[in-house]
Amino acid sequence: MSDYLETLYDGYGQRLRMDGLLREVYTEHGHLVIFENALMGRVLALDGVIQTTEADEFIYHEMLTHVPILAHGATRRVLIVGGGDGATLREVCKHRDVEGITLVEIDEVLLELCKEHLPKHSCGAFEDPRLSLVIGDGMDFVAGTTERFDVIIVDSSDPQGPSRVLFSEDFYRACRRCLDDRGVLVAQCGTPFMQLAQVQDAANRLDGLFADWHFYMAAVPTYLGGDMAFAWGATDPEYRRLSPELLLQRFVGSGIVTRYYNPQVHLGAFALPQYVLQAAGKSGND
Ligand code: SPD
Repeated sequence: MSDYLETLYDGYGQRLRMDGLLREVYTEHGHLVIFENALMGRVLALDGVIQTTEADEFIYHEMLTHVPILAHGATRRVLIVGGGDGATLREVCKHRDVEGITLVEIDEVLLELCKEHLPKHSCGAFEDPRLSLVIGDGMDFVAGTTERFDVIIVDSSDPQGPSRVLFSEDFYRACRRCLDDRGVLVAQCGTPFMQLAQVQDAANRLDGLFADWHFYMAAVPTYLGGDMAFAWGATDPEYRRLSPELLLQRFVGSGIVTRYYNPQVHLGAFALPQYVLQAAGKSGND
């Protein structure tokens, strides 16, 4: 038995015992390892970084999905950029009012291996008839599509390798262009305690592009270093100011079953610690 050592940070990292190696492969886009850990279940790691585990993925994927969809309130068309493991797709598919879902994943090998070795992530969602699957570069897609989306979800790895472009100004600008006039964009933005520059960069991208922008947070044990931040860009400031009653009505009406998300968690997630507000250049009163 050997250990998987995460190399995301210099001199600080997590170690997971590999109780069984399921797959290790160099794809065209990176070094992918899928293994079993007794505590966390099946684990996907990419280029030295833990991406997702069966044990705690629900926190990340539910927050990435249900916060924008329920805040929007009338989501019909969703774009997922990244998310090749299929778990964000699984959560989007829970929403019966969603009519069309486009998922753009650059690494087909990753997607196929996740279907095979992490079947609980997608849970059959790749067979959903509402899905249009695009194997390709997310930047190219948003720059070129003529489609318009109500919600865009960026489910990426860290800003290195092929994901780097998904943190660029050009990418945010292109996403805004293919977002409906009443749309919402969310994007994983790292754990601010360790990756504060991601919040600063995202704030710079969002400012000026969206009538309302902010961040929300959730603690995902696998993402080392504290709470993870999600960037939020909305065309309508009201999406962030919904009453608990309205959100509850939407949640109950949607019929979705969750393990982490609920309307109170949703609203509370937008309360940011002071150091994150400062990094974002926000006062806390908006
Ligand atoms: N530091 C790792 C952050 C990874 C976030 N995205 C993972 C994708 C899971 N669908």
